[in-house]
Amino acid sequence: MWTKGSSCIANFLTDEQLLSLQESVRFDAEKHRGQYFAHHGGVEIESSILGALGAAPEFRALLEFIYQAEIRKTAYSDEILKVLRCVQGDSGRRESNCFHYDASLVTVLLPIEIPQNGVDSGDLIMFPNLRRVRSNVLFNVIEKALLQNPVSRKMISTAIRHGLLRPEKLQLIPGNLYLFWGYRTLHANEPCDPASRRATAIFHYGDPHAGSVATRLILKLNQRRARRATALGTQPTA
Ligand SMILES: O=C(O)CCC(=O)C(=O)O
Ligand SMILES: [Fe+2]
Repeated sequence: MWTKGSSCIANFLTDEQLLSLQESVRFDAEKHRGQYFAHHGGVEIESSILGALGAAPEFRALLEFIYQAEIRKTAYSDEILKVLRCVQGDSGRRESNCFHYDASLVTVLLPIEIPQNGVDSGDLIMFPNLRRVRSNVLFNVIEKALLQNPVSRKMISTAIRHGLLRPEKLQLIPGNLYLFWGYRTLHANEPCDPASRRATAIFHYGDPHAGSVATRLILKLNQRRARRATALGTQPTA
């Protein structure tokens, strides 16, 4: 994670585990009539093996260990935020390239369904370890505001298209588990074929600014935006 920017545990899920996740996503996707949806915690996640994984002591210890290896102190909260995100239909194309830094330091990505053929497979593009953990939460907020807006995102995508910026590309394989420093890494998913479905589970651990007033406010705003995006069938960004 320090040198390459990410780490992969291949074949993390068994075939049966992956199939059961794919089946429940398919069922859910049909309920959402082919439009984008996301679950931020909730029964859909907790009742699946994603809930069991989030509760597994070994998995929790791994995330804690990784967090402490970077920060050298325990996380403010040992909560793991679990998200299940499904990009499908027009929303996939419209909401791609939404570059952002995560609020949490450690991000775990578990791809469930990734389009395997064609150019638009929705891989993860990243500029690994672009920044350090900021000592001041306000600096973090300003930095995010400057980067995570439509104009900056358009500029970054254009620079990538013209070869001026060269991000790393993580070709996601369902069943593998990927780890990266979400807080330190500017990242987004590539466009995804509207006819395909791209489903990922994401585990966020360890917000370095947790507990501050600004952080609590941002969390509230993000949750409200996420709820609205799911209602409208569009993809929110961190
Ligand atoms: O779905 C993905 O591949 C990435 C999602 C992500 O970066 C996030 O939820 O913070
Ligand atoms: Fe992210």
